[in-house]
Amino acid sequence: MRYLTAGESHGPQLTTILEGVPAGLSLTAEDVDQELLRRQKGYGRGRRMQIEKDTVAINSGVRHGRTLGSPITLTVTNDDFTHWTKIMGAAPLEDEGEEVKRQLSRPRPGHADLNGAIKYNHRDMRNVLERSSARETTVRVAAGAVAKRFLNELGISVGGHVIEIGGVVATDLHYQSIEALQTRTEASPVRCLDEKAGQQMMAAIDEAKKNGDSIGGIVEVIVEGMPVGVGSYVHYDRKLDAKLAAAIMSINAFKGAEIGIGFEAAHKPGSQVHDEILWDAEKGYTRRTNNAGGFEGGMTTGMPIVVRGVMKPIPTLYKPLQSVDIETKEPFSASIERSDACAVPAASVVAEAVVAWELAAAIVEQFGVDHIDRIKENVQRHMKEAREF
Ligand code: EPS
Repeated sequence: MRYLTAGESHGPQLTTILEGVPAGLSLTAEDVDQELLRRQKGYGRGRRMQIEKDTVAINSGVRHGRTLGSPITLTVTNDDFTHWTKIMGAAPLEDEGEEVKRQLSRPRPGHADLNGAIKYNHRDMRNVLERSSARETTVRVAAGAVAKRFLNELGISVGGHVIEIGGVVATDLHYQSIEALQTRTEASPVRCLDEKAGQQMMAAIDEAKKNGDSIGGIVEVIVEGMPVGVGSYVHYDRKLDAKLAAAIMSINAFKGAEIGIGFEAAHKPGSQVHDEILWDAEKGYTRRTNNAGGFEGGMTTGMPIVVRGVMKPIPTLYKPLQSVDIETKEPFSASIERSDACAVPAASVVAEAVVAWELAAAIVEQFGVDHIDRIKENVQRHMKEAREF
């Protein structure tokens, strides 16, 4: 399974084409829309999210509520495009100046603007920022919604939550089940399980906003029900944990990924890191702990998958940082019109989506036949064999 996305932030629409999704999977626009809505919420978003009401159009690959096995095309309209039709239109502009094009020559520190302009030889940095914008994550969430539907058919559930924002760390992270985690995070404006920390996170976001600043944080994705032995140790590019880390790192503004206890493993002896192996007749092999976050040797252990990602503060700041105008080469201090003070809650929904996609793709690769029912049979047989091994 693979997918591509297309679309500019203020262009007419965003598109994704999903290739290799098995046939026979139940899929409706509502399945996708509920995920799109989750991404739009979250304390700390800017005015853009009041303009957009993201809903999907399924333009190919689904008939009468079931996938066909053919490419699935999903599109989301940018409502804001109505304000940008000339600026972002595909037709050539005649005799109109930089004002009309909203041409940009002042790169924002921390953004793709300068490197992208040098690389693609764009004197107008709008040509870079329109595509490098995190608006693109809308259709990554749409792709993830399809992957979640697939995983759900196999009894695999995905949850995500925010564990840190702007230095406020959640400590009460206990949850009974993924469903309980989902219910509680859905009720939190910052998608945090720890209510007290959630309040402090919102205060930190208010403070950042007041100061014209932005703050980042850490999100965690948990997946329960993955069969053992998905991925492989035999080649670097078949290690599933590496694919998850790459998927997390590919989210806009993400600077790091961890699996299980991650970097904490550096400070502990092996006896406190490795998860002891247990066996019982009902479950088969399990682990006493899950420090490995569901992976050993690039393969799933059958324990919950735990992946974290760190998001840097959004680089578009009201508080000016120094930069250089590429036309005049003069220094300037940027001031901007519109930004999010914090997008970490939304990013946790994106993280769920990209993780779900990689896991679904790995299952299709390993157990793949072209219909969901046959994949289900293969996975169930494999899980039975693993229990009895
Ligand atoms: C973004 C800047 C803001 C965000 C945007 C990402 O958009 P605008 O420039 O229109 O104010 O709102 O995020 C989204 C539009 C979204 O859907 O998440 C950026 O520069 O990355």
